[in-house]
Amino acid sequence: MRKQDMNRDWIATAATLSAALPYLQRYNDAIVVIKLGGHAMSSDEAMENFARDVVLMQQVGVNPVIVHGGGPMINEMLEKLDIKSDFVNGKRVTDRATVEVVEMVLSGRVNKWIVNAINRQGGRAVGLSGKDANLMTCDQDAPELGLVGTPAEIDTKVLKTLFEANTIPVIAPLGAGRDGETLNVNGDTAAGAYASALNADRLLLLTDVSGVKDGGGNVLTELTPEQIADLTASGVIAGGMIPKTQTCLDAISDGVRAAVILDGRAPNACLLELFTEHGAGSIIRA
Ligand code: X2W
Repeated sequence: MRKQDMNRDWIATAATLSAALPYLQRYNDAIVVIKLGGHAMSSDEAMENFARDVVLMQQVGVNPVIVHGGGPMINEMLEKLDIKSDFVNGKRVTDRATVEVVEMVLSGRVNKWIVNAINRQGGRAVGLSGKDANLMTCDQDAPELGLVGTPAEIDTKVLKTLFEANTIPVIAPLGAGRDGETLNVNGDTAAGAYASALNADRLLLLTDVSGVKDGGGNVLTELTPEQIADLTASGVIAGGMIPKTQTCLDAISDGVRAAVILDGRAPNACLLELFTEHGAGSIIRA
């Protein structure tokens, strides 16, 4: 295989690596919180590609933190068990039976799927939820939502220890209530709270749309808080995009340098965003 036939592909690969140097330098030792939404986990192959990008990021000096969702997987299990489920303002109404399923699916199935995928790519990942090492203590959200939490205190100690040991934390969005009860937290909200507590350089929200779109359906590559307010008031930003843009706004006003909403199903979405001039999705800067 090793020949002197320097065909164009190899030359392009070397040029790509060379062009990435300023970005690699910029993100050396940076903290990047990545929210992997349930809709972005479309197959084992997509998971493998995601895991490979995360391992590469860590290899070049980034400290990645993965916070995941898994809404579609929770829905599937609730259906199998014949438990009805409703959402209010994008949050699942969660009773005791539901929170048991949420924890089983998120901390058991989805968390281990991601951890295993990263480890298989040569990384070292460890799975946690907000209940581990006092990572996330929550207050109860609106009483009508039941066992849903809103992040109140984050203890980042264990995450910093993991960074030092080159270990990638993979966190399920559950938290402990003040009395030790298990609370279900929206994945975007949890990711934003971890990013703020860590003063992250980037918060990446990986979903199944290519970014925030204008009225004509074109992706807005860069967005200001004022534009978000206008687009929300006019109904262009609607549905599930409202909590995502709100999470980004909260994060940047809380010490995160920039937040990006992007399509996690696109090949090498994270690398494109961090290490190229092109970027990906919609960025909101502090
Ligand atoms: C979410 C947690 C999972 C999640 C739920 O129960 O579905 C609440 O709604 P995605 O895949 O990111 O939507 N929790 C309170 O956020 O998953």
